[in-house]
Amino acid sequence: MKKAIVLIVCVALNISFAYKPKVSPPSAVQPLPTPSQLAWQQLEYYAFIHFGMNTFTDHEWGEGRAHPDTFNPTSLDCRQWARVVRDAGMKGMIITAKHHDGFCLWPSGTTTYTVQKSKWREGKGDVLKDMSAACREYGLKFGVYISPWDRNHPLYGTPAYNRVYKEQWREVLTGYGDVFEAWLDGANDQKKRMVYDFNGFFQIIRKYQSNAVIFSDAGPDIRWVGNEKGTAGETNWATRDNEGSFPGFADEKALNVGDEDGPSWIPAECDVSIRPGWFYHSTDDDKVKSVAQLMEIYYSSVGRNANLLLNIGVDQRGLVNEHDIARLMEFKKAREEAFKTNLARGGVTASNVRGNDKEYGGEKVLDGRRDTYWATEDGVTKAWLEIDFGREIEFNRFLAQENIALGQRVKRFSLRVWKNERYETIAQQTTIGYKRILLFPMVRTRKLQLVIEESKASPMITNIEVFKAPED
Ligand code: FUL
Repeated sequence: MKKAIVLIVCVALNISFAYKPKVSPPSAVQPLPTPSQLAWQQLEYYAFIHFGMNTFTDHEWGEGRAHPDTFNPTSLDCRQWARVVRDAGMKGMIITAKHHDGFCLWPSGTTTYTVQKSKWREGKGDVLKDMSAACREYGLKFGVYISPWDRNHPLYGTPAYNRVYKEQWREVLTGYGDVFEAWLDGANDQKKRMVYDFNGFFQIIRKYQSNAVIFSDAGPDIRWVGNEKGTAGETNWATRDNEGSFPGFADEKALNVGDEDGPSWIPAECDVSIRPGWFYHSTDDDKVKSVAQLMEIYYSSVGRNANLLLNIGVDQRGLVNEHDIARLMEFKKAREEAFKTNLARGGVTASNVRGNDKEYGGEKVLDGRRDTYWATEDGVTKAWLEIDFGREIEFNRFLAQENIALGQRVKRFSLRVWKNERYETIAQQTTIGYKRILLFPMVRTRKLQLVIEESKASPMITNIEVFKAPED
């Protein structure tokens, strides 16, 4: 009997010892990304494909007067594009299904200015069909650009054109499987000013591809970064005050950095071409950007909380040109070398851990998982995290990521390294967001400290990596 009581007491005690109330995660900091925006951010790097009538007329902005027969790729092969894009480490491609000249790369019922009227494949070709199939085969996302500005369509400049343009979206969004991104610019004709029904366009896109993100100067899902150089602001908020913005009127400065207190989640995308122009011109074969330039672009886009949409102009054969292929692969190799070995290993200490709970401990930044993170108590918006490598290591790149699913938080942070028995600050920066990469001259140290100096709320850091990139 006595034994039984002791046992019961022990079990009860045991339970009470083992029981620890679950520490709740920090509450969200609004605004938040939608699941589609979150998935989009994780793509990081994908291709823009400029291809169309301009490829054959050697123009950047065609006037919409070239005969459809002018479009005549001799050996179009979208599987080659997909192979190149995949091998380059890109996650998808977005094609100019219609550029400003109005020529449609699919047999649209809205106009006579399409591939169907060309002698290419006797009018039976459909670039979007080939490309979407190639994307599926190679595990790539498929995206579409359709220019609202149309220099060929007879209805352009009248309200009826809005219906034409919506119908063009309907066609491409219903005929080719999943579309991950719908890309709109706000280009307008100087003389025939068109009053675009942007809200109507966005509604159509939502209706037919509810998971697609919509890109324009004004979002609603993804915003232009404000330049075509591939450079996001050093401060780059995914949050944006979008009030009064619409495509075609870009506040370039604001788009570049976002708005700290913006009520909408509209992260930035950096569109930039691997050559001087967007379309292929053989005269530019020797002007493909260097690996050093591309690396700089990578650090200024993906390294600053933005995605990189790198443009390739497909050539007149209908193939990605050898010059571009070579550079894309060299660029891939350079990234692989820079990020070959993550040296961030060792003991982690944090100045504050939420509920003193291991679930939010500093070690979480090193576990390689997206769904775990270091977090502090509510109200603790200044905190540090130390990684002791246990030996001296050398590095010149630092990478940090916030768990943006619950909002972008960090406003200011610095990086310190242990030198001569004290910490020395080697970088002072502002935002982190989905991903931030810092570059600095090689340091040799036994430990580092990430200091969060100001944050909207409890910081949530999901990942830290350090690398020794080759120095040039
Ligand atoms: C702009 C266009 O005018 C350029 O030709 C290019 O397509 C670029 C990506 O978007 O609005």
